[in-house]
Amino acid sequence: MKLTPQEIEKFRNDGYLKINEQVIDDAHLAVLREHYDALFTQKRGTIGEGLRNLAVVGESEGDEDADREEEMLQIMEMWRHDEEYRKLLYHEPLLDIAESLIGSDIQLFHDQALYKPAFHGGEVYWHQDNAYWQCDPPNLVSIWIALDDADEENGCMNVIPGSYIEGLAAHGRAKSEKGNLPALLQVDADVDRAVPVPVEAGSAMVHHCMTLHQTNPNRSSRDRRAMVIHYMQSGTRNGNGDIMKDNLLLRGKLS
Ligand SMILES: O=C(O)CCC(=O)C(=O)O
Repeated sequence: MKLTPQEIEKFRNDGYLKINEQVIDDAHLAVLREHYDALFTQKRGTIGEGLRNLAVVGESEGDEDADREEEMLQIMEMWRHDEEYRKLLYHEPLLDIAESLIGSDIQLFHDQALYKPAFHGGEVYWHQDNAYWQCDPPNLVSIWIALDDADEENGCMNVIPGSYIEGLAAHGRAKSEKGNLPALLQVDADVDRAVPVPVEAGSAMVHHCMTLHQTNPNRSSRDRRAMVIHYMQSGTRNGNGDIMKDNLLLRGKLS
């Protein structure tokens, strides 16, 4: 599923692209959902051992009396927990999209499941991914795959088109009206420029690691399950300046 020159041009202008075709067929989607739910069920109550709630309000995620009413649940490195998610890293349509944008030598930076449960799914504040990662060159791309229809009601992605060209903004610790969110960063964004990116289940959007983006709380009666794979060009350096040679090679060769 290589991107067309027009799609690549659109990505270069906007720093994100909605993929108009289904990247995961219905049968595959059913398997991914089943394994996703099984992992979240298995890990519920084990905060700190693979499952995090990014919406915790307090001084640290480990606070006994932190407010956990909102849930923005995250399992990092799904591929290490589940064979179906390891196979997903090598799913050709996804790698074709990544290759169209970052070239043929592709490594995994990491993957993550991001789950906003119905009614009390928490917010992710405006940020650029590379504010967390500090990777160099800052040209990673993320494919955000919807396992449920994601729309404005249940917390689809909102992005600021073109923001990736404007450089890295100074981020601070995220704050809600209830207090600090120790797990999240936040930056002021010109929300008048924001656009929602609704994505149907089995489809995806791709964004650049410098694109400003955010997701709203989920107050709807529908879950919003998403899976994100972050791809990097082979030879990319981490925040310490080290080439990440041990990260999985997904396609092509190491440099
Ligand atoms: O899925 C979400 O709610 C947030 C996604 C996000 O920030 C990302 O994919 O970088």
